Amino acid sequence: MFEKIEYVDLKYKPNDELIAEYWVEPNGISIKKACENIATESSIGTWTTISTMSPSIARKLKPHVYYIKKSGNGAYIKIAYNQELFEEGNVPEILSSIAGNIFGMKALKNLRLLDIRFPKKILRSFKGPQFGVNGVRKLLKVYKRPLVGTIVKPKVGLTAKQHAKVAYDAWVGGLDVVKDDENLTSMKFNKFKERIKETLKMRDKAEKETGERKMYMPNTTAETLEMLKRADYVKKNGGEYAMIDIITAGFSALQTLRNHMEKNKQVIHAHRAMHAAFTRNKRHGITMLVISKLSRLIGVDQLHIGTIVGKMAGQKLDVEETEDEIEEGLVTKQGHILEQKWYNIKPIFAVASGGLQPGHVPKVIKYLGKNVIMQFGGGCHGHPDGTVAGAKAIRQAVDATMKGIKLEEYAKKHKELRMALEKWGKVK
Ligand code: CAP
Ligand code: MG
Repeated sequence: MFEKIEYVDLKYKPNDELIAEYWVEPNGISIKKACENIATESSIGTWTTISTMSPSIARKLKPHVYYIKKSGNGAYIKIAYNQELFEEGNVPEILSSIAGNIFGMKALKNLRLLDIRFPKKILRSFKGPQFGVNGVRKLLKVYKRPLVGTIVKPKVGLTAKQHAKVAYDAWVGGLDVVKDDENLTSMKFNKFKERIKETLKMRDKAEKETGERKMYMPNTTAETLEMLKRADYVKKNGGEYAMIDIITAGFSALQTLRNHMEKNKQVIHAHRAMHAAFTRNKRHGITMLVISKLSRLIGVDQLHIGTIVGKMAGQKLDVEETEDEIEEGLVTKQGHILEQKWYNIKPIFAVASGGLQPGHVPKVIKYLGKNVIMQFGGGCHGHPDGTVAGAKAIRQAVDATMKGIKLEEYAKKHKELRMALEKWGKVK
């Protein structure tokens, strides 16, 4: 029987391995023992010594826990994994290793995957975004200001024609993009194909009337092959986008869509519904930072990352870091964020959505910069004068902020913004 493998080696210096950082809280065992458990279950081992293990396997493939920083009832740890433990271009396999069984082990009270650093070879085995920030800006011909959009509301319930009319109102009011909601796919009362036809017709009309480029981001989420058909249908009808719920559809489905988009030349808008099931608990699960890195690797062009000021949970530092990571890389603000070189992988356009209204605009731009797509559902269609006025108020808020004018000041001469601020207030 090959004897027990030791994984903790604080003198070990990682070089080209894949690095994973975790927060770990042991369940009645030492931190060191907990680290051994994590390292073995996420790589080559199991709960006991085994006759099929050999010294050469262990020598070649065992990961090294090279960093342990105790804090309260747990510790921040870093593990270096030999690249050969991972199949290139295969996100599910990577996650089944370093974010798989380990979350359910009795030996741990809590475990949170904080970050991953991908080595160059693995990074290069993925496509990354096809368009990214610059590609999307080029498509819309908007270079200097944040992009603004809406989600047609109610989430579900409108017919295809009603949906298209709401989209049209938002576009002529001044918004750049209109998207379907995450739970709107192909319903009895609003079939996918009919909605695409009607809405793209209205998009053409709005483009003609405003002289601006307008984009529709239809939710293609479905069983993978059906989803590809839907993306093709959008393309055939003159649409530039496919939206996908990346968590509920899954990373494999996302990657298939990304590959498909290569020939279609369509932009991927990524909604993250359900992410909070594992990103929200600070002590257990997976961070949004990790989700965003995986999304950039596979290649979404736009990703929901939170608003800081809106209706969804998400701490300022975390959202800002995620933003930096998808736009640049090399983020180290919290001290335990791993450096990531992205090489030729393009940056993603950050999407701030969820409970936003015009009064939030200066804060969102202050926190996330101008490379952001701000989306307003209730904050557009909830305007006392309706969707067109709501869209105008949003554009006015952006114009004011870009000119460095306070919203209250700008509102004196812009009725729609004034009414919006009266209803929802200016955010302090
Ligand atoms: C926004 C939204 C998005 C959320 C999800 C919604 O609508 O369409 O799904 O942004 O959160 O239905 O809530 P409102 P996140 O503008 O009406 O809130 O982007 O943080 O994943
Ligand atoms: Mg939504």
